[in-house]
Amino acid sequence: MGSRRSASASGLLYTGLFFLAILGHAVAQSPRERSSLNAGWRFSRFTSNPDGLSYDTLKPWILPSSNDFITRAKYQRPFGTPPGSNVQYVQGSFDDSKWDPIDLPHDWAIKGPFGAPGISGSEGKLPYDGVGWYRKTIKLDGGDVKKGKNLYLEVDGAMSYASVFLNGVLVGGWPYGYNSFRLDLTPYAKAGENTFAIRLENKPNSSRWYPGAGLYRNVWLVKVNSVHVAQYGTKVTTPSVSAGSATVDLSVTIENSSNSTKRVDLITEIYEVDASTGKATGDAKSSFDRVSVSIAGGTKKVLNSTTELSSPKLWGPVPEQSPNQYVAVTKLSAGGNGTVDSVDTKFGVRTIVYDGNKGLIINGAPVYVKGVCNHHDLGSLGAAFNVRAAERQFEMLLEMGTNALRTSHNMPAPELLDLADRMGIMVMGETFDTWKTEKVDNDYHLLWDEWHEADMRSYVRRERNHPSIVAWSIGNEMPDQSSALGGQIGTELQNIAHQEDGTRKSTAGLNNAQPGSALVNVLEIPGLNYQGEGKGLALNSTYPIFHSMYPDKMIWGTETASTVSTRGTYIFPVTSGIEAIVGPSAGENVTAQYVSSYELYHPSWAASPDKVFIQQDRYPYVAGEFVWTGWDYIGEPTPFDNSSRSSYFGIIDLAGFKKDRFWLYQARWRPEVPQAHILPHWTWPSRVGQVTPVHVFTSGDEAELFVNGNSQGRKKTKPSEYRLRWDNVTYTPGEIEVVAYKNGEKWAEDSKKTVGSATKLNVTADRTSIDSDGYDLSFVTVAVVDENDDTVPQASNTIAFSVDGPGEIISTDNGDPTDMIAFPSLTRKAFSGFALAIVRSKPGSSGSFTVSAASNGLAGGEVVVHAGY
Ligand SMILES: *[C@@H]1O[C@H](CO)[C@@H](O)[C@H](O)[C@H]1NC(C)=O
Ligand SMILES: *[C@@H]1O[C@H](CO)[C@@H](O)[C@H](O)[C@H]1NC(C)=O
Ligand SMILES: *[C@@H]1O[C@H](CO)[C@@H](O)[C@H](O)[C@H]1NC(C)=O
Ligand SMILES: *[C@@H]1O[C@H](CO)[C@@H](O)[C@H](O)[C@H]1NC(C)=O
Ligand SMILES: *[C@@H]1O[C@H](CO)[C@@H](O)[C@H](O)[C@H]1NC(C)=O
Ligand SMILES: *[C@@H]1O[C@H](CO)[C@@H](O)[C@H](O)[C@H]1NC(C)=O
Ligand SMILES: *[C@@H]1O[C@H](CO)[C@@H](O)[C@H](O)[C@H]1NC(C)=O
Ligand SMILES: *[C@@H]1O[C@H](CO)[C@@H](O)[C@H](O)[C@H]1NC(C)=O
Ligand SMILES: *[C@@H]1O[C@H](CO)[C@@H](O)[C@H](O)[C@H]1NC(C)=O
Ligand SMILES: CC(=O)N[C@H]1CO[C@H](CO)[C@@H](O)[C@@H]1O
Repeated sequence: MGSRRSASASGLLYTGLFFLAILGHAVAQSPRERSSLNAGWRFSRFTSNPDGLSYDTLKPWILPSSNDFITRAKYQRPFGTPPGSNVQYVQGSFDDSKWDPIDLPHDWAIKGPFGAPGISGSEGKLPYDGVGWYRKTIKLDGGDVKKGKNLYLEVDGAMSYASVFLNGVLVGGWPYGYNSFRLDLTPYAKAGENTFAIRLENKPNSSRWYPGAGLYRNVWLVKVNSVHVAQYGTKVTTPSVSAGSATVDLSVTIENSSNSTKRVDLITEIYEVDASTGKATGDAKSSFDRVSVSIAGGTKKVLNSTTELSSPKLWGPVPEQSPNQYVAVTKLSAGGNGTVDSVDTKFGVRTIVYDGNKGLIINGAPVYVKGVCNHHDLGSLGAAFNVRAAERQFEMLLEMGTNALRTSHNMPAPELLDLADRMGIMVMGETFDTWKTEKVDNDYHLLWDEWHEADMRSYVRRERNHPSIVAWSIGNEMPDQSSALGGQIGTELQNIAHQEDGTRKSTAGLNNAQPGSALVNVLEIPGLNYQGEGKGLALNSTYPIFHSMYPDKMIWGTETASTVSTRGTYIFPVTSGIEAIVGPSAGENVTAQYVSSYELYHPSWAASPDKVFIQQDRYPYVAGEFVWTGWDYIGEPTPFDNSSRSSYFGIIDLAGFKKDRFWLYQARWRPEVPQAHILPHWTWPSRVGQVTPVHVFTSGDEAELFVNGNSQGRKKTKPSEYRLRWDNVTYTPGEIEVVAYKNGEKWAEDSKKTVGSATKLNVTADRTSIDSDGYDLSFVTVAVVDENDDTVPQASNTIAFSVDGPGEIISTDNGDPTDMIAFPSLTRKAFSGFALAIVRSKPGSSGSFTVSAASNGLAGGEVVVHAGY
């Protein structure tokens, strides 16, 4: 994959053109500039309130930040000096030299230590609570703050209850930590030094999982002329599409901020986007008619126009379709004064139909949803967003055959949707984990009444041009789902999605959906969490009753499986059924706090993958599923709820190592890939002579298992069977091999052998050439191997990492949900044979660096990473 990492802009890409006026006047009209404010902050965290401020006292000044996203009466900023101006941290003169120097994105809790007082295992045991202050001083020149210019701060995400001060004055803020917001700095900025001070606060018990903490996404400074395209001010839709032509509708909202009427020309041209550079390429493929418009001071104007695009290249999910993108380049010009604003809007040409019997139909072709739910954290990097880490997740999910992501249970970083657009992955964009009724004491229900409209509306407006978004999810397992109130709220949120977008339907993840309930009656796409496969051991699926009651509505499994397992851990005996509720005598090792990787065990409400597949195949009108979860995440370590640090649900573990389930899903989702995968490993010195079941996941339909060359029988998959199992194999050291067949022809093979003792470390990197921008990453894997280079499956040797040259190790991990060594540690035990180090170039440095791994008694290993092209 190429290398456009870093702080790449989101759906709206702003060109930073500088324009010289014609006619010899030295009037330089500089259109929009959008520059990263990520570098050079100072930070301090306080475990008790250091400033006497609270959201409640700041709220009257913060609520007006939502004005662009509410339809009721706007909030008025109170007169007089806002609170907080006397707090020392907001003063330009405050000496912050003892605070931590940091760059954004920054998660203040991810470095640990684990075991933070009062923070439960479900919240990840990391110190995300408390008050955090961030400070940064920037220089503005006279041209930036003159009449006719506007300055904005854009924050892609701040966890949470952000209040932003500039030069000692409270500008505004945004409490919901997952949403993006923009504040108008114009009245508070001045020529010369300007000091930002941003206060964040996280209460304990504010989340059911690890939320992260801090300015954990990108932060931008935007400079525009007084007449400019409004925030999220473009909307592109393709209401009719055929092979020969597509109708493209464009809506542009232009905003003034001057007191006088301005006359501007609006020109928009459409270009193809080059898949490798992400930039406009070639000549304009179409353009909208030039419009001249007068905009009175202090007003906004919406201009709609339409054009045709011939032989459109469609956007569709991979691998069946291609993720082609276009970009609409919108320019505002003011007569002879040149370009006053320029905004790029990427979009895709595609159609979506939601069919009650055929499921999702994109560009005329049914697309079965092979989805996963993922949380927002990026393992040992925490919530701090990183484009390469997210791209790596998508690469591995695509390898498995995933074509869809549910951003459970909140709005993602804007760049995640850029990646999904580019890589051809469908997205269900989700907004809330609670509505009006709480799940935990300090969650979003506290904000519901005042903020839900603004949060829903601004998110849809922000992301509506992304072709990857195929549905809006208005909530997850809300306690309000069954009440009359649930119907009212569902109607309101769906209406907001229609007002801001109107091209996608809305869904919600319901764990207690009642046919005929007020919410399900109005919800456009009923989303069933676990009920479709029959919760727990029940065989009854609720798909048929929803389908018969709502035959025209598409339905899907918004959350399925919730199978739990620990990579590389196998616990005996193995259930003889296709699933079992996990417990001390079923799949758990209570001492170690691990769950068996036979991939059959699940909590009481959930199911094994096999059980889900049975129901999905039985009810083909269901549009597909979103498995809980693609990756492990920090917090929610069911079934060891307050003892471990991270989840057991992932198909891929927290460090990015594949659990056995990966091949079960790959066999189902990519049946064309010849593949067979044996489990367990075959190094069991203490099990000689004992029954040790062998299971095989394969895209074939038949297989023969051999133990030391002796056939254990050739088996065919029967209807409703998704794995082949030889449950009576007696363990003898040596080698097990499987030969898989498809339609009677040899199709794939796999083997596992009894390995010797660990002798050395095998060190590899996912990429040995990276950008030196300080954001790009290399993921370095260490395998503990024997003298034949075979991974020692239960190796837990302690590994010491080091770097020589201009690189640095950000974090290490091994995917063990019980490992309480803080993530930045340079020593890490291998877990089930593997450990990981995440490295990057030192900021501002390029060149080659060597990442080494050493362990007592073993030969060490190293890999060279080159940074900077
Ligand atoms: C969970 O762990 C936290 C932090 O270790 C502790 O404060 C809390 O009491 C524990 N809760 C339960 C229910 O054990
Ligand atoms: C969090 O909630 C739990 C359960 O309601 C309670 O026992 C605990 O004291 C709370 N923790 C804090 C720090 O408020
Ligand atoms: C607009 O007019 C008001 C009232 O006369 C004045 O206070 C303000 O500075 C003016 N704004 C601009 C941008 O000229
Ligand atoms: C312009 O387009 C927007 C966005 O699609 C739509 O909401 C609005 O109704 C349109 N206005 C007119 C006058 O067509
Ligand atoms: C061009 O700039 C001049 C000087 O700043 C201004 O007086 C004039 O109104 C501008 N013209 C337009 C069309 O905005
Ligand atoms: C579940 O299915 C069984 C057998 O198909 C049926 O007897 C039973 O009534 C069903 N239970 C429910 C709650 O629908
Ligand atoms: C459970 O884990 C403990 C500690 O790691 C280990 O000693 C024991 O052998 C394991 N038990 C089983 C049944 O795997
Ligand atoms: C496994 O062996 C047991 C007893 O040895 C026998 O009852 C059972 O039928 C066998 N199962 C299979 C699948 O061969
Ligand atoms: C060992 O490293 C080589 C590359 O140096 C790689 O191809 C191989 O897969 C690695 N083996 C293991 C067991 O990780
Ligand atoms: C200076 C001024 O009046 N600016 C206004 C321009 O229009 C926007 C949008 O209506 C207002 O928010 C500004 O106050």
